[in-house]
Amino acid sequence: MHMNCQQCQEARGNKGCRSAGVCGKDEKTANLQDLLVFVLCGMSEWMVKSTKPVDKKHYVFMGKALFSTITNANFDEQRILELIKQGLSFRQELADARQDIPMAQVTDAMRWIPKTDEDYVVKSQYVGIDSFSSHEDIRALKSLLLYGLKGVAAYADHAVVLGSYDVDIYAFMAKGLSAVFAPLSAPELTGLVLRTGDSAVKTMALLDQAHTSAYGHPEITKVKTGVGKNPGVLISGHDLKDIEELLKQTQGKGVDVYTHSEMLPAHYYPAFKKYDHFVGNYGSAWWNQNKDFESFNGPILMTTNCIVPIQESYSKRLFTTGMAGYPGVAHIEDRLDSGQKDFSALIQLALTCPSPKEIENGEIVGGFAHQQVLSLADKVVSAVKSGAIKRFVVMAGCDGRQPHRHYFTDVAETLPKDAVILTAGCAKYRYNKLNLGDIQGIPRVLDAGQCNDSYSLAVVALKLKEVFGLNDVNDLPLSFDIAWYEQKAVAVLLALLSLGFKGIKLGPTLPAFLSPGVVQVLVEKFDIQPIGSVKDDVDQLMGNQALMTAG
Ligand code: FSO
Ligand code: SF4
Repeated sequence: MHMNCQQCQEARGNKGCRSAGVCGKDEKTANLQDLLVFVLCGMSEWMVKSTKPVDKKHYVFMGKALFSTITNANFDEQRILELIKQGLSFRQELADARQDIPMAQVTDAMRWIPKTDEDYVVKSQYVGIDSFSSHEDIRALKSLLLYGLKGVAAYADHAVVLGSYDVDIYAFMAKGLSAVFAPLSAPELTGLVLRTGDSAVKTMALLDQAHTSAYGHPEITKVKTGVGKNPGVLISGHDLKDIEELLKQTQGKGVDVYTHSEMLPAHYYPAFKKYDHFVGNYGSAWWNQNKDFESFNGPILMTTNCIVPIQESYSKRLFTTGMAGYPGVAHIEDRLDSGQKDFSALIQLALTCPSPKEIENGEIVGGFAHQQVLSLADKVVSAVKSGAIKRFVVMAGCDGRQPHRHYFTDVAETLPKDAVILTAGCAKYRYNKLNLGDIQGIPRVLDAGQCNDSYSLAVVALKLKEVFGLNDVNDLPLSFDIAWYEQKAVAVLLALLSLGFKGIKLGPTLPAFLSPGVVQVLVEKFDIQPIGSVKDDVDQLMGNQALMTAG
């Protein structure tokens, strides 16, 4: 069997996973995910080649199914196969309603039909990135487009779960997907990549609005990292609707709820503070889950990525939900339109489990999303004007298991004491438990929330630009040192470029799917820089610009 996956930062040898994924994805599942993308591209071609309106159910399915193909979300080949079959059925509905499209415009992705079960497996080997083009720059641009769209799909789906739907986001997603197998030129694809950044900004803004209107604006919060005596349920991933329902259903049951990895920021939302049994955060970033899940002792709910190959020690205690999946692991079904998900099996199991083993006992401070930071704007501005804060360094993004990601801890520790780190995403676990102190009461690590809350950091930067009366956001005392891992980080990066930020450092490696030619364009157009040595990077991040001490 042939596979080639390059979509995440851990692509083998920073080239590509060609026999099995470093993430644990096997060849068959990887190829079936490529086939699912191919079917979604076919659906999208039917959507964009006709002027007929598209049903919401087709758009929402497209987003959910695309979301299931991002790194560490779904390892369950049966679930991927079901999504392919559902996609083929929806593609047929679209085709039936669009007889106006001339036959000459009907491509393989629009008309391929499997006749036997074997056909899925055979076809799946020929629709991956290698089939996008024989030209490396075109292939790289199509990969960048597709992976950016995967990130947008994930965030758009979180918004849909909360009742926020923007048809323009999905219309552009279809437009972008319809280009993946099309014979487009490099300038045409570059245009679509840049528009993906615009769409990512719009999607993160929509998700921010969905989160804050449902759960309030994040507030400065101290989150405990120790444990209580009750049995616990651990919840990971990014889906806040899931934690809302879990907290409601566990209330008064003698079960405590803890967050893991990207669910930590749930503690910052006012709506969840009223639950006494929502006690703290357990463990750290996603890649430590084998260790953390084993000692947690109770059930674990994975609402999205990142899942790592599971261990027997906790496999019976693990549950997936939403677009997350893993073969042999119990899956909690989606809510019906007006109802809630049913977490009773998980709660029953928790009651039979010992309480979590304590692995640390301290606290993490966070909740510095845009509204909270802007309410402190006077304090921040005067600290900048007095020279107490010399630089803001955005270190948002993802964490990962490669040892050289220690670079981000080293940068955090090496930055001078007058630098403030702005963070979001699981990248924060590289430095959020260090005692880096504060500047006139402003902590030196300001955590806005999940990776999607990188949007908050951009809002803060744009507001500071206004307050300081600058014409260009790049004139702020602000630098970027972004850690990337999977495709949501690609969407976040494209969003930052869309907002005009330049000179972003990216690491720990540049994406394997970029060709030297496309890297060169990114360097020339946006001054993107690969990370280097800690010392040189800290010097560069601190900048040589004049300090903003003027009134
Ligand atoms: Fe991390 Fe995983 Fe949030 Fe990603 S848990 S790596 S970019 O899925 O989504 O930051
Ligand atoms: Fe390899 Fe990443 Fe693809 Fe997994 S998602 S197969 S680690 S490139």
